[in-house]
Amino acid sequence: MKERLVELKTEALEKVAQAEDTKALQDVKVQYLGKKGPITEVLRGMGKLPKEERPVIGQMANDVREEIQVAIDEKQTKMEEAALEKQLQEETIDVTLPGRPVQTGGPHLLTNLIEEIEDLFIGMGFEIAEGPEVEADYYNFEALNLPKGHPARDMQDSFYITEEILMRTHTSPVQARTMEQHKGKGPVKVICPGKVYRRDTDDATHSHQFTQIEGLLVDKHVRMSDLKGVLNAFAKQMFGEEREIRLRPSFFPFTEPSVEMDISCKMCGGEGCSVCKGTGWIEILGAGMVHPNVLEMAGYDPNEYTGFAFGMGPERIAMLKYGIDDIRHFYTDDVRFLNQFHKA
Ligand code: 2U9
Repeated sequence: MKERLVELKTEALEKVAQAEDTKALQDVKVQYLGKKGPITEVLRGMGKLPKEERPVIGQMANDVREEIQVAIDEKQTKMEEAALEKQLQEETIDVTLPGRPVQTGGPHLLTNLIEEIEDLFIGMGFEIAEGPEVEADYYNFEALNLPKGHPARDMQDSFYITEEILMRTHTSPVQARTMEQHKGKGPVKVICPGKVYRRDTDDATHSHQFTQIEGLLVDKHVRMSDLKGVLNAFAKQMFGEEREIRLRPSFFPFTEPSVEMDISCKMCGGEGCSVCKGTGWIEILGAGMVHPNVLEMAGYDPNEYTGFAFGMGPERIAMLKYGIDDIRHFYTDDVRFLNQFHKA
């Protein structure tokens, strides 16, 4: 019987050593320590043994059972530790590893530029005024000295929704509305940024939807020199103290006299190059003294009040500033293009 027990122990401990997982370990336990197991059998067979042998075999059988149990528990613990270690290994994150780059968006370069221009004029005491993109024909044209049938209307081919409603072709109606709200009293000093719409075929320099920033200052005794002063301050802050400006005579139905403002070309310092087409000057915006008809229609007495206005296209300024050759880049949402302008 002793040999049998030693044999059982060796066999069981071998099986314990080979057990790959808890299940296999449980099988060994049931097989050797279970009710129908050989150890139990030995113990049950104690009665058949000679009296003097029983305590020895009994003790030995219990020792073998104990040893097998201890071996099973140790193996179980080892397996659990190994499983935990493996899990820890698998779940260990190398915090030094760079995170997965999260594609972050950012303000559109036009948004940045428009805000930059807004800040310049806010710095000169202008307030921002906004208005509807779906506009009444009256505010978009008539209030701006463009009566029905006026030929200049065709210059701004429009998206009409009804006879009297259209997609605004410029932000000038916002200034007309603002003046009207002042009921002909007191100064008006606003800039009006926003999207405008023209029924144009998109190409490198035209887009059916683009943006404008216009400005208006109406008060008593406003003169052309005030306009020149404001435009000069704007140009130097926006394009550099070393830039010169020049005003050329021009025409707009809603201003008289009208001018266009050029700045000296940055590329050639005014000598003439491909960027300025050899002129040394780059056209930036249009402006003028508010036409008396426009003041009157907005409720201002043109004998008491005068004013100046200006208008620019942020896309044009961005194209000059960044050397962009196609206005459609602003609207085709190509991240390769847009990512170039993300402020870090
Ligand atoms: C009122 C009175 C006068 C706004 C003006 C311009 C000149 C001008 C162009 C700039 C780029 C249009 O998009 S663009 O091509 N605009 O040159 N705009 S004066 O004059 C006004 C506006 C409102 C009540």
